[in-house]
Amino acid sequence: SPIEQSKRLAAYIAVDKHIFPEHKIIGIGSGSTVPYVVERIVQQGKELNKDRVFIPTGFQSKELIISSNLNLGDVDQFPTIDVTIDGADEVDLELNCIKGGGACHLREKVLAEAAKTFILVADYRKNVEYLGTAFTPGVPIEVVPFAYAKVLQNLHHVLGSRTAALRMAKAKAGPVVSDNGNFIIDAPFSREEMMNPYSVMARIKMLTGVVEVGLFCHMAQAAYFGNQDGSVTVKRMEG
Ligand code: DER
Repeated sequence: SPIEQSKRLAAYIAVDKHIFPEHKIIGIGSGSTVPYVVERIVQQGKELNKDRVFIPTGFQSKELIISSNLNLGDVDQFPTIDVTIDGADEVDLELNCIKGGGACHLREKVLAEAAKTFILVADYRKNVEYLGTAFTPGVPIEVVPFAYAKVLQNLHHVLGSRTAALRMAKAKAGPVVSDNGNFIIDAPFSREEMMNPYSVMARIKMLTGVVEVGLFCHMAQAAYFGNQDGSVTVKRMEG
């Protein structure tokens, strides 16, 4: 499908431009675009990859590394990562992004921060001018279960995200549970508010019970988007 092709395109270009032989500790994100990143890294050959360690951002990412016969490492052993490549739900003009569509944004943000270089790969649907304009149901927020009702109340009445809601599972009765055993709340904010994602992130982060917010502000050095016509759009961090 054109979307899958555009994911592969973005992933291949990103690997070719940012994963060199000297990069030994590599963070692997979550979602459906990252498998193409791993596919391209595997193509670099066993010889090169035998000296590398791959750090996962959750259960799905770990399984992908294992099934690709790549060396699995832990962020405890390798707190500093050479390059982390991950997907995103939306990326704006300044490389701020919404992440957490797959409920993995806590570990993703840890590995994004731990990396000397953090690269985003996505299909053309994620390439937006301003956050909150594509299909995302809002800002994903990981919360401890004990506090979820209080966080929801504060989002509704203090932060004005009136339709914020607990993310319910499709293949399980009840809410989605993250790899860390927490709940996810999706909280929509207005276009105007999302023009300053850092402010939205900071206000949400201060709510007691919030573990992590799916807004990654000024963290990525570059974002690659595959397009339907086979071209690739690149957004780079200025300066
Ligand atoms: O949850 C996340 O942040 C993932 O990176 C994910 O949202 C990206 O999704 P996709 O690569 O399947 O589009």
